[in-house]
Amino acid sequence: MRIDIITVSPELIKSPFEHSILKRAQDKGKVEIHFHDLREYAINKYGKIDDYQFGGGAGMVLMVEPIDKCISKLMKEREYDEVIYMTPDAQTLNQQTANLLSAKGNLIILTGHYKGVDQRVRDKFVTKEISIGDYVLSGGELAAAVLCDAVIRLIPGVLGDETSALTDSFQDNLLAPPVFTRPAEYKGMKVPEILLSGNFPKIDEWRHEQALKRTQLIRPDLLKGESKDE
Ligand code: 6GU
Repeated sequence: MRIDIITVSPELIKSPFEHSILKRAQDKGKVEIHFHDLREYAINKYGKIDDYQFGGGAGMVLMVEPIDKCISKLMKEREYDEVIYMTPDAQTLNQQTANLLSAKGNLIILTGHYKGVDQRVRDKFVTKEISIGDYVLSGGELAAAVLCDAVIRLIPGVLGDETSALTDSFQDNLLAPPVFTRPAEYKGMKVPEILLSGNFPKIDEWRHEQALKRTQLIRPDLLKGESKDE
């Protein structure tokens, strides 16, 4: 997979890709990340990339021309499966979307800032718009990092233990069951007996019950198949 991230703050978004799983995925050749500073596509020598909105109102809007130049250049070089725009006024990211995107080849991710981008960018170039939740961030960079993390860890071969992504919360629309490690007893707090039993069918059953219970309590909307995030 190749991901091209277009941003006005490359420095803000780079660091999550330099550590842990996201770094390992790149080292293993599973994903290539390229950052594009929108300012390099500015409309003048002063680096202008945004302007006041027509009709009045507070906040600057990213202009269509710099984004057009950057995306058009990339599209001349290769085909892209999706051009994703990170914005709070979009459908919310969920595990299903992450799964679908993890099977793609080339992605462009455009991150907004200020009041967002000129609508003509969204109409002409963007194929998918994604929010990461019902709250407002200062810019789309952190949201793009969240999206990339959720997607990249699902690419086959990225996680060492192939089964671990499958048992994540949400993979089956259930929250994950509780987990324990040594010691079996700490300050009088005991690990559930069943987990020490070696009876793996029973353990699976217990984990499923616990997952259901947790989901019922914390996210009953998931059980009804009508996630808040859809
Ligand atoms: Cl994608 N961008 C911004 N600026 N705020 C957000 C978001 C995205 N998702 C949730 N809040």
